[in-house]
Amino acid sequence: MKKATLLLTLLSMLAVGFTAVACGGGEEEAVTVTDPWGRTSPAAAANGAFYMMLTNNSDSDDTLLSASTDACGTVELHEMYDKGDGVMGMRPVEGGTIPIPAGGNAELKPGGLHVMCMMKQIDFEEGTEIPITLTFENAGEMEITAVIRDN
Ligand SMILES: [Cu+2]
Repeated sequence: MKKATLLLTLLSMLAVGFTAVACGGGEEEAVTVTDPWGRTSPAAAANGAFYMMLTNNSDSDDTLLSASTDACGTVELHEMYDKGDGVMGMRPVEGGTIPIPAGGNAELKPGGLHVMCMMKQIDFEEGTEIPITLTFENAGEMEITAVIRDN
């Protein structure tokens, strides 16, 4: 009985392994992340933001569910919006996630969508490289490195 259970466990692990290989074997990743970056700011500044282009190469919609990094106490997905009278504010995106349409893009850029870094743990100096884990609904987890620069 125990042996059978163990064998089943091993078989299912193998199956998962093969699936991962099959998915990773394609010429193209389901989602590609281009030019992840953030703006320079001293550690004294409580918050920062990261920007990047997300491209969905697959033929099904995907969603950026979350981002995380040790460089920030809390990370949220935000958007800028017009509060009226030309005043811009920012808020968590609706539902807390960013959709990336099949074959399309989601652009995170200054003045728009961004990965919000709250309670910064480090200086964001020119050239600082910050590892970030992105979690997509379909594409799964992805490790990227954002580079800090002035613009
Ligand atoms: Cu924000």
